Amino acid sequence: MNNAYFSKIPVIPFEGKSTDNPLAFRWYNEHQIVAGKTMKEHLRFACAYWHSFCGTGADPFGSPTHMFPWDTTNDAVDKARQKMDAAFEFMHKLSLPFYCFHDVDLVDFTDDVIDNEKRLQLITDHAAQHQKATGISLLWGTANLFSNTRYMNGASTNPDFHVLAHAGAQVKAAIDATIKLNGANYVFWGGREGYMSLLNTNMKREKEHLAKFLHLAKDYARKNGFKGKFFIEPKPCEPSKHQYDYDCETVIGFLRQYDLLNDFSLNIEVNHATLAGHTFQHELQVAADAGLLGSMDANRGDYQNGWDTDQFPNNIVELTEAMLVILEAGGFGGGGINFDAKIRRNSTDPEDLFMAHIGGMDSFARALLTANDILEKSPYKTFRANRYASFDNGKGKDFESGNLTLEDLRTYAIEKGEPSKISGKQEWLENIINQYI
Ligand code: XUL
Ligand code: CO
Repeated sequence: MNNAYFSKIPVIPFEGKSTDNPLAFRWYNEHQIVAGKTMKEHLRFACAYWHSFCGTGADPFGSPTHMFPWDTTNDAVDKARQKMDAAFEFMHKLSLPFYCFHDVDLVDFTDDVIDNEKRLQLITDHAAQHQKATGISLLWGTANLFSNTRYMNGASTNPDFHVLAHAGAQVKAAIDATIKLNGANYVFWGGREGYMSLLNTNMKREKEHLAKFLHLAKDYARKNGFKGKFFIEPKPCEPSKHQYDYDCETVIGFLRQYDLLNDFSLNIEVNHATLAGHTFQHELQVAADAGLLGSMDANRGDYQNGWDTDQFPNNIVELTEAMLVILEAGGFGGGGINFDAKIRRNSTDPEDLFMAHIGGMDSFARALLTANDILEKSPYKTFRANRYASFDNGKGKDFESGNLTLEDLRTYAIEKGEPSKISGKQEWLENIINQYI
């Protein structure tokens, strides 16, 4: 394994919670069995290529602060190969089993469709070699249909068919790359699939175009042997003011309306849930209840502001609540935990990227252990089930089975008189989470 870019950093060991070594895992022991599966199998961690290997630390007020040691040539494909060598060295040292990319993360694009396809072919040849050598796999691929200026009015929802066709060409090549690298899934995040003002927008027509576009992509991938899932990643806003994939419930309605439920499920991101005014746990539960819990983009927002800060996850209570849903749902539907998170602008040491991932992986491992204990040892599940006991037999059961009329409800209400109060016991349940952390 090459050791050129992070030569001072070893393969990160598991040392347990008493270690003081900042470059060791305290909780994530990939071989540890939890509820019949290893931690590695439960969590399916992935590195997000765009944040970790393309994010420069630039912000609207200042130029890049992250200087990449692999950025030493002007040849786009050579530069991309060096970046990839660094990425695989990094992922290997962190025992990350998966990675995810946008097409343009892998190699810089020009405005020439055919040239971009060639570039992707060359860099995916290189990726295939690295995957073979390390055993690291592609969790999902996607096309960046939001950064290029041609997408300023949207990609598949652009009012100009010419732009939509370019989006199609890009998605075709990204699907080809994903299939070639044996990617488990393919993601659509509609960054600019929405609108800024209804004064210039035919929303109905745009949503129909989006659905048609997704069908074309799905049909093309299936025709070419892709067996994985397609994920939609909901987000309410930013960069668009209104996005068509606002939250899980909205996306599920869309998939149902346009007959996409068999092939598509959801990739749910922590801070996108926050921005939609939901808890992460809520979004996961909505997807799980619909049988559409596919994958997760892990990060966190900031309590003091309202944009997508993409910080590394470290909120154990939030993650424990998430793992409760995921464990009860039987795990991810083909996806995993992709760290869609970036180190801060002023985190400029090479080790910072390692520490960020170690923190995220440890937080999820700890949340997994805690959630599993809560499910196996605490009264949490029984309490919740018992809250609905009145529907398990008698008239409640008749109601659930569809055997009561509105008049029957009235008769029952008169017979039984005023119901007594039954506590929801929220504070006690919150204490249970604390008890098991
Ligand atoms: C943007 C975001 C994207 C998607 C992939 O908020 O989350 O990086 O995950 O396009
Ligand atoms: Co994301």
